[in-house]
Amino acid sequence: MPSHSDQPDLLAVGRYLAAILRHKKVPDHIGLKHDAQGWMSIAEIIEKSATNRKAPPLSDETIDLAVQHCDKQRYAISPDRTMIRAKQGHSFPVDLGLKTSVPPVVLYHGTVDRFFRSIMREGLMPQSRQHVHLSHEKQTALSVGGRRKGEVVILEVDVKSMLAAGHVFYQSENGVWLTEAVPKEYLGTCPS
Ligand code: HQG
Repeated sequence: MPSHSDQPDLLAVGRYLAAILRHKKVPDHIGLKHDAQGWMSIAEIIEKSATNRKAPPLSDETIDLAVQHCDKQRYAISPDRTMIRAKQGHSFPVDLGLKTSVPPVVLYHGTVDRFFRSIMREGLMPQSRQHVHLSHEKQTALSVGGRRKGEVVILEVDVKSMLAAGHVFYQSENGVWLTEAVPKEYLGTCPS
């Protein structure tokens, strides 16, 4: 019987996949490349990560398991099972082939008190990512904000008025609502 420590740490594998699939610093450093649609070769990830001190042990099987067990289903594997990409959250330009979609009339964004004044001054900005991330459930916004230091603030986005003004929304394959930015006039606070 394998001991507990022989089990792959799937959370560590997931965190590493997020780092290399959504951002460029680590991949550039170890010679990995995303294609224009954000896909990366699984064989190359395994090969080039083997010498990266910060990478957990990787195999086809552990990557597969981490993808299957990911709580938010963040990663997609290509039909021929040779490539992998993140479904959202990139910090570099990538063509995910997202189609515009019509969300519920209200969406939520979870943040923390220290960002509040700036958000109410400038609106919600994508910061280092490609899009502002929104959710249709307040609970999701609560947990996104809750991962940060500080008091959680839930913002309500008036989607109906944004659509009327010509703003567009996309939904990632794993259900996250995305938009370029949310001007301040469409934001309101909401009890958390
Ligand atoms: C804040 C998770 C000051 C914004 C979630 C947020 C999400 C501003 C931070 C995904 C601002 C950006 C993304 C402004 C926005 N002034 N602060 N004008 N506009 N901000 O990580 O939404 O679990 O890029 O409130 O589910 O926190 O990783 O965005 O606090 O989908 O799959 O700037 O992360 O997905 O932070 O989270 P992020 P986020 P995963």
